[in-house]
Amino acid sequence: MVALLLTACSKKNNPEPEFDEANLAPFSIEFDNIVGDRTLTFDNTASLYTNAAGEKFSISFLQYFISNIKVTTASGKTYIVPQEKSYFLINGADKSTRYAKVQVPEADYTKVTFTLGVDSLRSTMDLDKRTGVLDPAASGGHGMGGMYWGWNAGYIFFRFEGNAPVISDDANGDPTGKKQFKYHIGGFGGYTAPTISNIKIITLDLTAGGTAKVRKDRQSNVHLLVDLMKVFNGKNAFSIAAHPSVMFSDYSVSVAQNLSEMFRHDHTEN
Ligand SMILES: [Cu+2]
Repeated sequence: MVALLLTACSKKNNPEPEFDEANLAPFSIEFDNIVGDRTLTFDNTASLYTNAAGEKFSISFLQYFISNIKVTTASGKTYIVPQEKSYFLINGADKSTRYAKVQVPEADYTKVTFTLGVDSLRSTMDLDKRTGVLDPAASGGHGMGGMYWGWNAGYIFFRFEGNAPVISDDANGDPTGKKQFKYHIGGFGGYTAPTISNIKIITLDLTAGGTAKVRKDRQSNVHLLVDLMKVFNGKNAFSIAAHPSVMFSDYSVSVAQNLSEMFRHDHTEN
């Protein structure tokens, strides 16, 4: 009896072998941007997209940050990619940026987790800890290509712009009447003063679309579809005419909730 109990007990508590962190293998997550049932095309004025509110629009700009990648096995073991190797800026206009390439231990993974945006810890680090895609100078301030507001407001996590005929001429105070929409969504919670937080942590189950079998002799790639139509058509659906410009404001919290819905796993290449 006692022996049986002990055996059962030790078996239950017997931990899985640890990850072999000296033996890392290539792994990537692919962010394949789409718009509803169509591919992403820029300045598609000849063939506009239509959202659920029936508004036609074209897209002129798309960039977003992906960070803090984690992978989890079927038994629940999680490997966290070292943070400094886990920041990526996806630029919709440059297909070479669509992969977040990291190294993880050889294993079969059934879940991936990542942050849409830049975590608060990194957002408040000294500039010498914010290099590469996080360099505020390289990302050009808040101008064209810019993904950074400033110290207390931090990074723009998701920047999406385009044009829609439905926008009234003066909605953006644009005297040229360009009818432009701008969604600059960010906010890590603030440093010197508390602000909104729009950091979104996304976890995707891979079992239906294909487990990631990470091995040294191959490139396991988790292919996601990122549906930009969800910006408008997510659970907090809105019309472009009502909100043509959303930046650092309370309403951005509502839009950010839609962003969580953009990501879905399509398939895995092993
Ligand atoms: Cu694929």
